[in-house]
Amino acid sequence: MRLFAAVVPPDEVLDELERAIAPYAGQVPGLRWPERATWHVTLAFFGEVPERALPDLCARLGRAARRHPVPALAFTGFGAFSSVRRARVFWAGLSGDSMARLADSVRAAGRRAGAAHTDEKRFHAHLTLARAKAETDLRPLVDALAGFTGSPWRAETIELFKSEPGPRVRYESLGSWALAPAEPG
Ligand code: 2AM
Repeated sequence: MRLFAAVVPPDEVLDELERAIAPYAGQVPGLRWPERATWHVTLAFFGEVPERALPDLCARLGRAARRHPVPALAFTGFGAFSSVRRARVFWAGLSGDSMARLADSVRAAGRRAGAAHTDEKRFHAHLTLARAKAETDLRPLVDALAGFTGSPWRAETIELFKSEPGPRVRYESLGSWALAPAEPG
């Protein structure tokens, strides 16, 4: 099964993003906008993982979560991979505490549990809002959205998802684990 670990931001924060992109969603030729119910911030993509590896992976994700205090975050700014001019993935970016160390631990949990295809690209925290089959110049869209800053929020849990194959993207949650309490100060 195809697995990935992610953080799902609170509804109020997703509401803000949804309102910000509403005038443009569905209006840009070539861009496909996944349903809001599927929105998440990926920490690690594990690819195909054998079912027998699942208990070990879950145990390791739980231990990784307990080692990391909840990060304080906010959505700020929009961008695209590989670049705004040649976009395939349009995303909302995050400011605040770095999630890179948490993502490293989650990737390591995947590797140790035998997830062979754990993604090793440099981690860049983002929430994918739209995808394009061909490279698309999104400068007008990103310019139109400049100035957006979302409310602060905390990522309280990490969640393991199974990606269901099919014409419509569907994710099934297989478990979630609480991060450690925020550090004082
Ligand atoms: P994305 O948000 O940048 O598209 C489920 O597919 C999640 O895993 C997506 O959020 C996707 O990131 C991420 N992911 C990372 N590497 C992937 C890959 N090689 N194939 C599919 N999804 C990948």
